[in-house]
Amino acid sequence: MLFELAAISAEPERLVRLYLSPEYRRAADLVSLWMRETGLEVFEDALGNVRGRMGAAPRLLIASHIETVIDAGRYDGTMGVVAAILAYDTLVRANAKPAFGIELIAFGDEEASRFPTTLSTSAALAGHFEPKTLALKDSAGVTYAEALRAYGKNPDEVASVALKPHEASAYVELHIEQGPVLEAKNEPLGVVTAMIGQTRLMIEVKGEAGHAGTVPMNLRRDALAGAAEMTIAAEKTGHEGLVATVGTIEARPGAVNIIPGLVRFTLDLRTASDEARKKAIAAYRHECEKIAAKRKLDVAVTVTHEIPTTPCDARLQDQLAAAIEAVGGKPIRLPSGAAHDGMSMAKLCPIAMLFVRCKRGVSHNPAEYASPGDMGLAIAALVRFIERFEKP
Ligand code: HGY
Ligand code: MN
Ligand code: MN
Repeated sequence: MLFELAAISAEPERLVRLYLSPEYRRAADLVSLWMRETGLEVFEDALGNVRGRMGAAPRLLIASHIETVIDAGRYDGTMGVVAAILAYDTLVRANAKPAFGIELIAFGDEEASRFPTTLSTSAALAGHFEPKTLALKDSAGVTYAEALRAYGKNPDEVASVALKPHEASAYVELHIEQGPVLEAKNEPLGVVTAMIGQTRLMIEVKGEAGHAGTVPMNLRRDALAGAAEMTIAAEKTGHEGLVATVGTIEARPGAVNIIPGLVRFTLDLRTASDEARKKAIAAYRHECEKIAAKRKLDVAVTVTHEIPTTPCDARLQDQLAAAIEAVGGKPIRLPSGAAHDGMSMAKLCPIAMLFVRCKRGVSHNPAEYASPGDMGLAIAALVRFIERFEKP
């Protein structure tokens, strides 16, 4: 199932499946079919989330995402959706459907790979979708609202996606760890204690475009050289417990013989303490202004995304740990450096996350790998969690 989904890509050589793209449509159709085959009542909401329901509210929500990063691995997101379907199907076949309601969800915008936003479709489900998101543009200049319309959805109906608090008893997500901890501890499964908060910045550096052959070095206002110094400054911000990443950079006009007059780059900064993160962002903003002043550049730093460190519900953690022990695992508890839709859902109901060992901790990379044995054990633990679930 994972390999079938991984074959649905915009590009033949690498896995790229952007939110609301034709590939997203095909993956959503496949997931809808699989959900329907288990007997779930399947529908799509106004944001293109695939929803599979059984029974009355309040429902236990089991979800992950089916859109991918650029050049993705086969497991990030899709593993959680496939595992949820297989876990539910196991219960149906054992004639052991739970007495409480269940809703499986495949989210569409966890990775921010198309629009400069993230967790937007789970935010809508949790009732805190930000209307300004609809005006955000992708790299082709298409707005989120236009993409929804092209996908056959009505942006005016976004508010209808929201669940009422009484409709959700809890949220659980199964996900590849995307880090090296479980492998280092030689354990297949882990219980997530919290998802680490993050701030994402767009930094725009303005200098003066000029002729690469005629402008003396001391007279240049080179936006790219300035951005490069700011990138090194970002790297220096990082330390044990705080990560800082410049993941994208764009130099304009972008020609071999023109001194770049405009550069845009992004920063993703994460650390467990929200206060320390805010301090680090303020210090970085000041550092960029210092570098710009020294080089006679202009710099604009904009926060494009910010989310606090989000703890997982302690009682649900214990229920997950008991389920892991019941299938023979030793429940390692660990934080998630990666963000997940559970950070959105925590505003609606208690959340929990089950991690699966990740080979060499490699993710957001086609080399990403989880073994069938570990995934099978994770699904068995998820089945046990559902069987013994108690609404916190
Ligand atoms: O970036 C993240 O933390 C998530 O994997 N999208
Ligand atoms: Mn993910
Ligand atoms: Mn990811």
